Amino acid sequence: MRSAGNSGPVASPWPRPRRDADYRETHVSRTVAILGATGQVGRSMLAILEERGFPCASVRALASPGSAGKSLDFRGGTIPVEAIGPDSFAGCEIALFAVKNPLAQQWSPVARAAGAVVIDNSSAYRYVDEIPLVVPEVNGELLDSRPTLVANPNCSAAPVVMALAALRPLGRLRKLVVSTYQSVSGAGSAALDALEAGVVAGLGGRRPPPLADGRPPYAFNCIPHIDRFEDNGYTREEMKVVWETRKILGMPGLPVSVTAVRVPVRIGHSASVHAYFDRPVLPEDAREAWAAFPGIEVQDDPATAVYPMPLDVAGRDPVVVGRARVDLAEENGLAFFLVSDNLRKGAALNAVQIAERWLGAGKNAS
Ligand code: 2RA
Repeated sequence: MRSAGNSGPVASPWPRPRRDADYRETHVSRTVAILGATGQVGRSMLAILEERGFPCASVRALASPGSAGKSLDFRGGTIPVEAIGPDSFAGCEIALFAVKNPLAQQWSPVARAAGAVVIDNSSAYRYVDEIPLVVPEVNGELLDSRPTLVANPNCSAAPVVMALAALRPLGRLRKLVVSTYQSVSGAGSAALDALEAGVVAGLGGRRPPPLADGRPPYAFNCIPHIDRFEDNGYTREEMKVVWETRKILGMPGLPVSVTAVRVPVRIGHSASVHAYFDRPVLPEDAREAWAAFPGIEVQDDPATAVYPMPLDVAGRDPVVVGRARVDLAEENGLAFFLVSDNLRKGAALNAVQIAERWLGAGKNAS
């Protein structure tokens, strides 16, 4: 986890919260914990809790000892960042985890033992059969039994699954080919700093330097390597999309092949999707289905240069879908392009939506 920087309040990089007609006053006593509160996803979680008027009295911002003593903006004031410890989850009903697998595995038993439901953004539990992997619009009913550990999907899998779920009434999916174009914020705050340093170098006529670990630079580059390589020649990131699409859609045998590429974009993961069905799925019918599906926005008017792009989606909630067309390679195929804010629907927003649905599903719902 990256330190929040020097002491004192940490300015939020996110737009000020919306306080629209949906804003609900937070007069409940509930406490929410965010583990990894100073990272990109943790900060987004905090901003989204505020934006959506999440029903809680307080948020406990937990991070590594190096970040303790800092503060984060919340509801017009600041909250202190506390070092994670054995008592951190006492009195917390919901724990949103935005840390890597080892920390998630270390602290989730502690949080659950303290009585909190853990909503985990790492991949530590996503592939465990008994642990629900949830996109609320797609398989939110898995929360009805109030599981105490819920896995949040990978940022490139969630939007693809949303778009495919919307098409279910039109035909049965039988094969999927996906190429992702993933922004640098998916690799964390330090990666964004490296992108900027590389852009400055490139604009100054110098070759962007390699990353601190020797990997190729993000700036002016496309890197077909995210996460480690598996024995089958695919990256772990690519296999996450394979495994998670199958699990969330409840189609364990679905043939899926993925190429995941890091591109020099700050925020917003894109995907080119070729989906093959048991019958023709026409672009116009797909657009109608997407437009009716919660959380999806259609932008598809190529004649006027309207299509999904990361610059238009960063900081927004919907999965934006467009460029729908008939696949030319195989019958009953539909090709399309989508983009979503990887820190929002790809991570923090989906986690907060899980928490909302989890609370709404229980008898003690607010
Ligand atoms: C990435 N999917 O974009 C990862 C982040 N979880 O690198």
